[in-house]
Amino acid sequence: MKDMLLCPSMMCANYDNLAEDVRILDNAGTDIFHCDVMDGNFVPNMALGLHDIECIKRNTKKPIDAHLMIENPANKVEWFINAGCDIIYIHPESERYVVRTLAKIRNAGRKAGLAINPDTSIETVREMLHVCDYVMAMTVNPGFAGQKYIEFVTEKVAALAKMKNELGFKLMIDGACSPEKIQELSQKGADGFVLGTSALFGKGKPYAELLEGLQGQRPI
Ligand code: S6P
Ligand code: MG
Repeated sequence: MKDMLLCPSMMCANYDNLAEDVRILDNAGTDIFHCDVMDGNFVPNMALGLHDIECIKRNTKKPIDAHLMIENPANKVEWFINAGCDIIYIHPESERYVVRTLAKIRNAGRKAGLAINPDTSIETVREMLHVCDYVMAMTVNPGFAGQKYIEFVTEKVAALAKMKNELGFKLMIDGACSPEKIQELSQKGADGFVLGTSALFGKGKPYAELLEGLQGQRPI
């Protein structure tokens, strides 16, 4: 039985042959392809565009998500709906009418996700949690792979885990998800993890071996 959702971060993938990397990840046991979209404004970096996402979509039947790290996503979510994204995360810090934009995603038949920065408290987003299918706690400041885990976010993860069943969302973690952190946070109630350089890419081992190893981990 699979007990956690494993979501490779496609900004860390092999862009010399993206289609092939998607197929290998798919066969290796990926649950959701995580696509980081960055606009150089909301975060100090640029990452995946629509062409990348369309390429990923063409090469897998698994769900794909778009993690929108862009200013004012309200008038851009259609692009990602049309590109075939199954889950669309927006940041409350980037959008004035968050609930309206989450509803727009749901009304298009997709899953609505809220990604919460390390310095955004649960109090700030409490009402929004009622209209989320996924809530993703950022355990690094968004913008880059390969950063250090921010320890104080663990408390927020535990608090969100206590709310998830009543409010009906899945709790995801993004940022520096190492095998050790995955074990610790799944024990606290996290349902899924974004996998970048800390657990999957650049390890010199086959993706299948690494993903199987993570699925086989038992809670501490
Ligand atoms: C960061 C982005 C993430 C990273 C991922 C990298 O802004 O949202 O999805 O790509 O966290 O993982 P790691 O293990 O290199 O920190
Ligand atoms: Mg991300």
